[in-house]
Amino acid sequence: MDVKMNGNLPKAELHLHIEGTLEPELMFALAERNGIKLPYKDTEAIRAAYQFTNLQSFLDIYYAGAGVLQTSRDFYDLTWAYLERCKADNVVHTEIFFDPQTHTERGIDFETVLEGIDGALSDAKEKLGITSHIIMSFLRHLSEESAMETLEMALPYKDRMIGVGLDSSEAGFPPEMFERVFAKARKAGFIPMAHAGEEGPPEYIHQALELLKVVRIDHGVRAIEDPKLMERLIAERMPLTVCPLSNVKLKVFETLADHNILDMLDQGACVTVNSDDPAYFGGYMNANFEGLVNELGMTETQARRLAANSFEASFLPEAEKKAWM
Ligand code: ES4
Ligand code: ZN
Repeated sequence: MDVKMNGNLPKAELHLHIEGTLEPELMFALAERNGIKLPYKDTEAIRAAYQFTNLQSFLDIYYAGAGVLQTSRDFYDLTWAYLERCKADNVVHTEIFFDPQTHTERGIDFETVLEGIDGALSDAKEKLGITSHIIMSFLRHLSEESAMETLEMALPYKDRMIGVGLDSSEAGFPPEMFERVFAKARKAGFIPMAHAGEEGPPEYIHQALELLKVVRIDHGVRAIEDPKLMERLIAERMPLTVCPLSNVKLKVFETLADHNILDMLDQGACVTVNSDDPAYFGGYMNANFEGLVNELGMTETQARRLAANSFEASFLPEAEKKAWM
């Protein structure tokens, strides 16, 4: 198929960590602006360090990189740079995660972070015509208590965020650890979602559905190991926000040619394409689509269905979803 056609398809991005859009050039610029010394000689050395063996090997580098983000202006610049990539890839709507604890743990105020991200998103609506939502995500390698404190901290800003997520190291940190936090978040009006079935077993997807009552699963690719679970996900049109390039970089699949996204799509699952942490994983939305065309033989029909799924699975009002599908 014509790859350029993909570039023209309107799409929604539903699984994107704003801290994961920090390109090495901006990392250096912010380090300089904030008087921080980076442990890298230049941007080439940073890129050379992005050789990951699993999720944890990535997270260590990703949390260290986020240390250059200090002021609202830093978060604004980071978010604006991502939104320009959205414009280039015809991502017309984006629902972005941020990890408050990554910043509050090192003394940056919740409000400083939210102000910067939200400011760029507001300007993008006006100047780029891109709509958006913000989702705050709890770090599952930290305690329930820390997540609860973060939720409390977020309550005064509740109207500026649509949902809560759960991310970071998966294996050994099952969703059940955060049942009470999610119950409280749902009661406050946050829409619940969670990373599950990236490195963790299908059981974690079960727990996310049953205990956290999520309406979307982030990743979810290991659901394919449990046929009964697959059946349920398909019957309920439960969205799985899949990140193909991320999965290859973090060795969830050896190559894109081994990825199961099109199998799940053809089985009737509501899978979507997303870039996750594009500055670290080698590409934004269209790079993911192009990889699927070139390495997995994705057809035009499949690409259109994935784009339509991205709107179906979004938190846009029904009328706006329909207008894009
Ligand atoms: C993440 Cl790829 C991935 N998985 C889990 N947590 C994350 N946080 C940022 N990227
Ligand atoms: Zn993710």
